[in-house]
Amino acid sequence: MNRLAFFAVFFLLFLASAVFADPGVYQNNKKAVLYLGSAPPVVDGNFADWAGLLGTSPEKFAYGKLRATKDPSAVIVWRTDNKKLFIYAEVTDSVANENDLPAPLAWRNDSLELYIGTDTSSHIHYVPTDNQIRLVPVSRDDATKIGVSVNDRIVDTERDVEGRVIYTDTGYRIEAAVPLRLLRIKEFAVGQAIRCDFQLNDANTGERENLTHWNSKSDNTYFDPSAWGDGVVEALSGAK
Ligand SMILES: [Ca+2]
Ligand SMILES: [Ca+2]
Repeated sequence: MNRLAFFAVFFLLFLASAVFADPGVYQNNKKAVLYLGSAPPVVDGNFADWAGLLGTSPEKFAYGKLRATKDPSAVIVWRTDNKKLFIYAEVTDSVANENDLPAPLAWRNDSLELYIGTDTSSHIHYVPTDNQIRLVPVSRDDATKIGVSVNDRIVDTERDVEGRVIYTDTGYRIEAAVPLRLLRIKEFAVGQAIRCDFQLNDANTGERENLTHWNSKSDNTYFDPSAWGDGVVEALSGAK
């Protein structure tokens, strides 16, 4: 490889790392966005299909505190093709564990949770279209190992649930796909209002030490949808 090619490759890798090390947040993190478009990403642990999309960051501590700037933190991006919900997360976690707990119990160690519902009326108990999705990093050696539960039911064994986890120098990245049928959501439309929250569970050793949400300041997102915040469905093509 000649010197020019070497620097070109180095520059492209630098650009890629810059994009994925710090994905942007939507509307100063005041509102969440779900992108809707017909082109699905490939769930393969290569995150290039998410370039340029904005996400949401769970920065409110229900308990715990930062170890260092942005540690722990996450930016979570999601999109749908009206068949599946696709999720990408960049997690900053200087003590990123392998979490082998069953997904319904995996909140006790490093993991992510996403909450989504299409019923925007005020309600304090889950209705059928309200969902808690947990994504669990399991193995540094095998990117295909991921724990996934929906409403505390293990679903990573379902053939159309897909996921990859890549551990990084600063934490871990996740790419996953969950069929809308498992969420009992039929479809989304551009401009639709949704309800949602995003949660980061962080452990160092032993039990969970930090719990952050995007909207809720309390440990109540898993039973009270009124604690969630507002999101909107945007056209994927208009987002890039
Ligand atoms: Ca991909
Ligand atoms: Ca951790």
